Amino acid sequence: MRKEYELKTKEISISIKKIIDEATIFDLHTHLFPPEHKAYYLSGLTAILNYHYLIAELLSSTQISAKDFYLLDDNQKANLIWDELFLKRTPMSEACQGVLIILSIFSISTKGKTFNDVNKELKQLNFSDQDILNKSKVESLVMTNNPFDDDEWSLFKNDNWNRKKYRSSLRLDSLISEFDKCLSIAKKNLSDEQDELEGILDYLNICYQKANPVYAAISLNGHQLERFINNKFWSGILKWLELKKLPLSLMLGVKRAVNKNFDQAGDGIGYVNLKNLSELCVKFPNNKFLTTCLSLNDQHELTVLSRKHPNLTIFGFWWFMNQPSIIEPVLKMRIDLLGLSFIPQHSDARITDQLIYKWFNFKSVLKKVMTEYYLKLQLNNFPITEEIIYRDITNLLKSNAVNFLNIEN
Ligand code: FIX
Ligand code: ZN
Repeated sequence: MRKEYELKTKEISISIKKIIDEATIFDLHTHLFPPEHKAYYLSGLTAILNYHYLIAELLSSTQISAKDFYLLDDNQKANLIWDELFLKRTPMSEACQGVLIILSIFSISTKGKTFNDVNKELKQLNFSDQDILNKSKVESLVMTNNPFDDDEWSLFKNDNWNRKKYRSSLRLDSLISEFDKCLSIAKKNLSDEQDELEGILDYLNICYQKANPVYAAISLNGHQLERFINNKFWSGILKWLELKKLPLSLMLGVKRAVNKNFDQAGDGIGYVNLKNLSELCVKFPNNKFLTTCLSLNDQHELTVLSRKHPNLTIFGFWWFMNQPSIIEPVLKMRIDLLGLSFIPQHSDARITDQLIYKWFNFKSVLKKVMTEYYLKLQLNNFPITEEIIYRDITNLLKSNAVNFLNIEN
């Protein structure tokens, strides 16, 4: 039972902790797949250690060459990462500590243990995706689904997985990075000769029917964003999204392959001009945009834009932004400017187990920040009840996203 009376100062932080710990989550952006999509379901220590954040840390903080590293098989890579980052060095970074959080949640101590010891212990627990979802309190999550990758997209040929737990999103990056391949995949699925835009839209219609996506998404660097606004093809895609009432998620400011040798671990931050985003919001007032920016430099301007454009909703702390030391001040800045009208976090998990640490870490910062804000409200004679805290936390961790996407949860 939630207390309806005004909480005393001391009770506020206790209630916040309890409500946030118990709160269930709608995870707006992940790279996860259901276990039924076997080749794409990632879980367990080998996958956890082969996360590209840890690969980048290994390759940039040791003398190991990327070329030699990528010749190893996955177990050898994980073993090496464990030795170098967890045994020879103190696992201080956010990505390293994340691994320790996952292990400690499963009551596995790591002191002096080899990769094989820890791997064996974790494997013995034999936990399912649902066990991980239960531990992290993630009720439902959005996958990243590329309609131009036949093998990955084959997920939608089957009905043996839970479509309410694993929601889909249409990832459209390939329409920029490999347009000709997209066109030939679209044509394979269609009979008539059509122009490029029509062909792609007809194919996207088929994908839409099959996958029932909750949004479309694209990651763009500065040049791509600039071109996006005045491009006939993309205006057509935006029109289609409007008709389907599908929001577009814009993930802005990534510079792919800043170090090509690092391969999947080589992407970095690029320049982006948010004046272009503002222009986009004005030019397409009937499209809804979800936006996240990769650089700390862009956060203040992005937040102001979200205050000015009703069709722009901020989400998450993306990738290099997802560090507790950055989240705390930026989360406060967002609250100061936007109140609670944004979607504060997504996990971006690539390995199912990561849901545990990504959400554990975010909830810790959220507790601290919300306590500070509720105490301020109380000082201003605004009575704080458990009902209020519950409503706000539910909105932040679930309902803001569910309502924005206009879906039933
Ligand atoms: O483009 C994206 O969706 C990025 O989140 C990923 O591709 C990136 O590799 C990642 O894992 C970031 O957390
Ligand atoms: Zn992502």
